[in-house]
Amino acid sequence: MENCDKKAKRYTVTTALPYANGPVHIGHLAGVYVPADTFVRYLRLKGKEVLFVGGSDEHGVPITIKAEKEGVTPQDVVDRYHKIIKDSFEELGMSYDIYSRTSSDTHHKTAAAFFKKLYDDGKFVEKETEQFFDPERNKFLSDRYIMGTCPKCGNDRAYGDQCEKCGSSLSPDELINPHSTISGAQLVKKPTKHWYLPLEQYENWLREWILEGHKEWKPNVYGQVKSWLDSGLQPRAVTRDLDWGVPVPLDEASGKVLYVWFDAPIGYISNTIEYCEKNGGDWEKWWKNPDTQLVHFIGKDNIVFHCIIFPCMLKAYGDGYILPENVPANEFLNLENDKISTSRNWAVWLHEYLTDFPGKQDVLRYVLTANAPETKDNNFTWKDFQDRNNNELLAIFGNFVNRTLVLTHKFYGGIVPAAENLDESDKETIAEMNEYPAKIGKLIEIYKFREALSELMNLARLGNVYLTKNEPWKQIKTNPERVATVMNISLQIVAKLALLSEPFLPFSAKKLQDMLNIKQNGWNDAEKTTLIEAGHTVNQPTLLFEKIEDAAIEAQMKKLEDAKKTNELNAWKPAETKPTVSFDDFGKVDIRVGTVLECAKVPKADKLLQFLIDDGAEKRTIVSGIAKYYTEPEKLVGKQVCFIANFAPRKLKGIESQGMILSAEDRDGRLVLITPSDLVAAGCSVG
Ligand code: B3M
Ligand code: ZN
Repeated sequence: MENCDKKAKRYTVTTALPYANGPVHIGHLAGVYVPADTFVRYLRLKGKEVLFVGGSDEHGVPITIKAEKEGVTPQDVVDRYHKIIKDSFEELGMSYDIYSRTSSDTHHKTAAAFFKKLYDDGKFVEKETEQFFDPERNKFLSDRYIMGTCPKCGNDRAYGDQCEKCGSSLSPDELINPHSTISGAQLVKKPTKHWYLPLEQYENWLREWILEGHKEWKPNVYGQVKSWLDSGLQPRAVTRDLDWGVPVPLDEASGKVLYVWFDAPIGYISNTIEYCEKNGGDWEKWWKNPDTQLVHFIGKDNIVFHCIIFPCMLKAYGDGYILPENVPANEFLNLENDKISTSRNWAVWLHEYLTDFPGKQDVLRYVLTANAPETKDNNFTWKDFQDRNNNELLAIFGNFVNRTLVLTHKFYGGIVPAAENLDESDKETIAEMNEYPAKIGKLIEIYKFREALSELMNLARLGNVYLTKNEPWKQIKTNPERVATVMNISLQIVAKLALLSEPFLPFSAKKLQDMLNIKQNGWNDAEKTTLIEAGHTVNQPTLLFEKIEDAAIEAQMKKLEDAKKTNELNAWKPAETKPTVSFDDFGKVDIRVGTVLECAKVPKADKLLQFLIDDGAEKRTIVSGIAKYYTEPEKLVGKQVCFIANFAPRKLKGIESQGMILSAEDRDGRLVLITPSDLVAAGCSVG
């Protein structure tokens, strides 16, 4: 039975090119990479020709800002993160045909030529406008190089493209008091020339192509496109005054580069060309053949670029370029009920996960699919991660597989028994299990990966119910013929799981196929009732999944708490200065240096230390609330401290304190004693 609505012969599947200014986190994975890889693996099993294209986005302001912050070159930044991202994708099992980068020669050539053809064909409009200029750095600034006060919420750290506090998208002109983020200088305006793609000319065409022609697109994608079109499109600049990027290939444009959102999607094409240069074949079949379908996997913040701007670029170019058949964008994933944020380090980083949970790639893939933000924002919690592993993967899937294989070895030495004399319930079970390939496939084809995965688990549940109902471990004594049939059918379900889980759990599927001693033979094969013949020998089972203990989860929660604390410290600002005091008023406070003669904890008081101080004239007792920060008070003996000598005496825990010892309060509330930088006479005054 052919269940593939996907009639196309060939698919070009792309994933958003992550900026190489940081590693990839679970939000990226759930939104883009895991569903794309699931889709591609499925298409391959359906016998389709697929090119799966990825790569790093290595241009744009996010890269140069990171480089400036760290005092290294942009090339250093992209080299470092491209490697981290590429390696971690590989380890996660992303089955890219090519994962390249936009700093490659091929890309620079392809992107420049793309621009040049549009320029020669008169597809751009040229405009000279006044842009912000940093007079200290002698440079035009845009986007994240400009900071000012958000006109919508008053945040004084809003960027020239976006306010991260209220989420508004902004243009530098809207900011109040715009200034340079690199020099801090007040900006001036200067004229500069740029090339614009007149998007408004494509409005009718876009309406027809998407709003009329692609009503099947996901509602979040369709809705966003509609609202962009309804509010009217504007010409969009495709060049920038920057020194990092693909140089604009025109003599009159020295010092200018292509806008990162112009060059990055061309990266999909460049990487295809690079793939074909290395592996042979004609790149145009992936981009210009009507038998090929183009599918872009992206996050919701990239919708306008993939549904409006890039298609307009392709349309303007002409020459037979195909347009995306679908753009299954996802919403966002939160982490422990808080927005994932790179700058706040509120994230689970893929490369760290792979180190912390070696061999557990499939668990992450499973949890991110089961929880995918397909229709609305969703939430990842470590507790849910643990529960889904322990209660679903292990207790349902792993348990069924393990029971079946252990019994097969126990009863038959690993040789698959024959099924005979099927009863009604056997026939029902067989009919039901045979529906899963089509059911799961159909859902993958319409990008409902969560539901598809839950159907896969239902197949494992079906196996568990069948086994439990037939109790082969009891019947083996009394009714061995019956047990042979039950075990045969159970093994067929295990084999189906081994085939159908491949797009979701590629590592486990491989392991399971090895245990069963079978080879994946395509998705449609899984519809057959008999996947393993009687007489076939299966291998000894090993555990597919293992329990995730509380300690592992607690360690991850601790990591997040530490990140939160660091953030709080980084957000710290010194207190406002108190109202002015006169010289005379200040002179009333008698601050002096004293030498510590004795120091000990005050019994039954957590916070207090009792000091005996030599103040030059006599010995005085002072009680101070710093015990928490000086846990070995005897070590303070001999140190010099500053204290207020004319502070009105007061009683603390029954001890009269004759003064106040001065300390500084750090960002985290820690108190640190103030001591003179050199030894001085006890009793000398401070002022
Ligand atoms: N690098 C933005 C992002 O990572 C951008 C995607 C480019 S896709 C051509 O969200
Ligand atoms: Zn704002």
